[in-house]
Amino acid sequence: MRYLITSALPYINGVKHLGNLVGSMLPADVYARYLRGRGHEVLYICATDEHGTPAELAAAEAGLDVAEYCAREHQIQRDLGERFGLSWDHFGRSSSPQNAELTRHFAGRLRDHGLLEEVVTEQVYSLDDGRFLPDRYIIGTCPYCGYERARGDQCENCTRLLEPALLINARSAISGSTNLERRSTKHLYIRQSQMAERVREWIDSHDDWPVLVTSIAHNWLNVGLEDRSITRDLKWGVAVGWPGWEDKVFYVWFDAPIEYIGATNEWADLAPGERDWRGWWYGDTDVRYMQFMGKDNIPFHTINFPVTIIGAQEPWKLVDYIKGFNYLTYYGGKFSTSQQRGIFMDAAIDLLPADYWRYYLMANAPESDDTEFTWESFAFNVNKDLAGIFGNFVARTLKFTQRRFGDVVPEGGVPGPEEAQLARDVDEAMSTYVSEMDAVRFRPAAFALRSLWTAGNQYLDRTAPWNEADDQRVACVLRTAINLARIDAVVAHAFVPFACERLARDLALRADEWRWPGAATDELQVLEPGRAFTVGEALFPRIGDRSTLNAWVAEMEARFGGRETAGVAG
Ligand code: B3M
Ligand code: ZN
Repeated sequence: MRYLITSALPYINGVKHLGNLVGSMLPADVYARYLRGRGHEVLYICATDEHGTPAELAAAEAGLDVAEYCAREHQIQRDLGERFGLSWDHFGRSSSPQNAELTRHFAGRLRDHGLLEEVVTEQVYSLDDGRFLPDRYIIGTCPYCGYERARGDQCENCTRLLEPALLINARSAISGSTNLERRSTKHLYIRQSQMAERVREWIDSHDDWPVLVTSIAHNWLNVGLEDRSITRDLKWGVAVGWPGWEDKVFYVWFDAPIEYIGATNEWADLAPGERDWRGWWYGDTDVRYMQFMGKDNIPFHTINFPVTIIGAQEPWKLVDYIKGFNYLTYYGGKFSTSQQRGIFMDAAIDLLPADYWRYYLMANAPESDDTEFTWESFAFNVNKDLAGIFGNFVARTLKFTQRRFGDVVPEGGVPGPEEAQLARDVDEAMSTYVSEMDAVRFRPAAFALRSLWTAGNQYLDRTAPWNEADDQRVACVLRTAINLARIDAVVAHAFVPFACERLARDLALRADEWRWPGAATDELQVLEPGRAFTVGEALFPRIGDRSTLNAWVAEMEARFGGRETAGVAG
């Protein structure tokens, strides 16, 4: 069994906020690391989603050619992902030639199987912009609530779905021009209505998916699948390329999921002859394919993308497991780029190390409900769990050993009842952690991880080596504790990789010692007496201290917005 992991592709425009991160790329990375840690072969694929409205509007605002804009933004997102320890095997681009070719291939297969229909519709054309304006490119006053920046498809103020014709004083979102007229234009519609039962059958064959995912999929199926347009009158996108379709591109959500395959192809093209991308996606593979995404992307991944795959009538891999997330709110409100509310990946990584964000976000992941980010809960959580439990255990163990015996794993003493108790605690925490991670439940897994770290502190508190005169006994306790630090490093690596790699270096672990632990009684004796270690810097320096923490929280709320800016009472 091999594992293919993809996370929803971040739109190209702008640095992502922590809500985007925790809803897709971060859990996918933690999971990929966990599976690699268990010794599985894993391919973790992601990419920037570069077509459609967001890219064109953002490029125009940046005064850049859209291709140039996307290249720049892709690099920014790639660099930030690496600083957060997102261990993609490839971070691709949906504007790649590989994706264009695959997108046209799938469209051709859908056409050959009668699943595409040519439909002529009326569309708003802007004479001053010299182009058709998709609904989101048209703004005007909402006829229902009077909001003046309602868009042609939906009013973000009263959320009512709109038609461009309903807007009062409709104008182009690009140039502001009101010089608009309705023109007929033709588009390709995918006949989803014909696929509803086949898709439902496939969804119902997966009884292990989270309720969040299956309930959203059933809601969409129950209202009935409508045929929908998969082409747009845009310049930037995957060109349809068929005679008579020269000035049309595919709709961004048609080509974006295909980029999961496209990026795997890009990955293989980086090492010609060495990597078999089709082996992960086509034919009878030994691959378990898992997707990670926020709940707003669930319809596209349970309905629209499977329609493309199933409709192509070729043995392309369908997803085996979908992990969907609710939303991370910022003080109960939405993170907002435009209102600069909340913390985004660039500011976060400049403020504190990636491990702090990774641990906090996964230990508080919006799995069964929305969860709220606040600076107070963030500081409290990382200070208590990372600094106070994991970091403190390692520091006490190594510093006390250094003082008593020097920088070597001490010789002497034999494991007794206390070590047997510790082994039971470790085995229990490990088995809970594994079963929660195998069930793709991150919050309880983080809880089990914390209980593994706590077991070390409880062991030291019970044995109190600092009060023990018998060197043999102290040597045994500290040797056992140092061995537990190795287990912690291997197991916590998926959540807090940077600290665990530092700890592995401090313990001078050999490659064969960096493996998933078996029974604790054996694992607590791996690092033999006489081995050198280093007492490194604190794994997780605390945020502030008792007297300064509140000031720090207040400073963060002032800088990034606090409850008062979240637009929610209280
Ligand atoms: N670009 C992300 C979003 O909707 C969207 C995901 C595409 S996954 C193929 O925020
Ligand atoms: Zn409205």
